[in-house]
Amino acid sequence: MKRSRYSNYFNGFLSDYRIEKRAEKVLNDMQKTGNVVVNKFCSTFKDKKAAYELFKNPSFTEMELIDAITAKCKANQVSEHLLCIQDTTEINYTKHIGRIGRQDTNIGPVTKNDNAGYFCHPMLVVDAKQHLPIGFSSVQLWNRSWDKKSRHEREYQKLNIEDKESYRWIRSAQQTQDLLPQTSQLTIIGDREADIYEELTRVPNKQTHLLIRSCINRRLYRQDIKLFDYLEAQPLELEYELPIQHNKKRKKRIAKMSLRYAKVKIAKPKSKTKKPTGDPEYIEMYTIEAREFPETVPKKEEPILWRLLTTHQISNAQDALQCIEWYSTRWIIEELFRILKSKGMQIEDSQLETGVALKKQLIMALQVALTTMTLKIAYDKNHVVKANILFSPSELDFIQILNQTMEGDTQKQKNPFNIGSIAYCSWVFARLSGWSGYASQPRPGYISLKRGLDIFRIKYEGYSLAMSVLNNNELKG
Ligand SMILES: [Mn+2]
Repeated sequence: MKRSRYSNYFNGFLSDYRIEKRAEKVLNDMQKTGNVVVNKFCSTFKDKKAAYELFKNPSFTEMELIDAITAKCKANQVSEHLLCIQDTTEINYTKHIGRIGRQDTNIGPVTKNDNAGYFCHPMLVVDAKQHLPIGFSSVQLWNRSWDKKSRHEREYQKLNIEDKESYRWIRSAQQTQDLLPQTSQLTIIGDREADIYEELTRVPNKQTHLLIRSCINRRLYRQDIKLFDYLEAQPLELEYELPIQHNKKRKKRIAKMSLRYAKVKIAKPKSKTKKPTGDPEYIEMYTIEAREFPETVPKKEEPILWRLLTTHQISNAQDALQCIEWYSTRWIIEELFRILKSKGMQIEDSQLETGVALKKQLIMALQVALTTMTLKIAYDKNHVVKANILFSPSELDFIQILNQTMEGDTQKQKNPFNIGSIAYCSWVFARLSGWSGYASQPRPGYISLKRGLDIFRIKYEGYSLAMSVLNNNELKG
């Protein structure tokens, strides 16, 4: 039991206790500094050396790190219904290939064929009601090889789905089902890349629903009309207004939207009807179309148009809107990738020297990025979710101690959140960062929460050291 003082994530997962302890320290230091460059997240020469050695250490594998991270997700199952959001991102090390070397079998060509790197495909699990992340249920990392023939030469179309890269969408759903058997309902969410016939047929079961963005205008079983046309021909069920934030592609506006839905039988693609794969001739699903009316579409913009496929039953407009709301939680994984890359931790600037080391570091960095995001989401939404999904019992004890020193005398200066909730912890971190604590003040942003978390980690190091000295003395005495 004493070991939990040192390690929130790695207890019992890596090859020995010292390595687990070091991994925990590296993860905390990356969290503290928000950086993955060893020279930046380590302050002493000893720590730098130890960090390099940890990532180089062959006595534990990427898979063991992934097991540690996903076990945390399993332990955090908090809800009846979990949304499981999967997506792929490319981690690009072209700038570093001179140092890494082309002979490294863990780095290879990426989307741009002359660029170097690997791919990362996590499944991020969030609570369906509060949209609070609880962890990763699956992480797949892979790279292509420099000498592999082109898709055309490999006759990619003829490969079995199990041998294609796209099988990752099905594999991560299966790994999620294996990890979270106690959760009564899972909804697997994917963008247009996940519109794969075998995904539609193999993933759904009693426990598991599918909710994906439709990409292909598929044939409908024994019908002359195709999916998109059939959907557009359905009666208008609802008109609603959708506020659009300004971004690269979109102007800020209130979009006027139309909502349609239908139950359909998606036919097995003709290209797949020849091979006996065991997939059925058709699959019954619900489909939803949310389309912007032309009158609110700005010049030079395409109308907003979402077509979703789902196994959730859609009986009325409310059910359809519920699915759209669930699908929109995809912003969380997109934001996670941004924090991991340019906007935050700059994972592509990591200076580690081998592909394996870079991949091991990424697995830890995923968890770090998620912790930062979770604090912010919890704070913004006043979540009452228990903070033990992020902190160890001893860390939580210490947060309570800190809270006593941060609270003022008047009611306005008291921590307004439930003890032990994530929002409660975020309030303490915001106060540590210098925020006044008055509700009338602007809410603390990522940066100040991160600064507060940083200060907390430093203070906690001192606290846990003091506690271990005390405990040792007790033992001796
Ligand atoms: Mn994607």
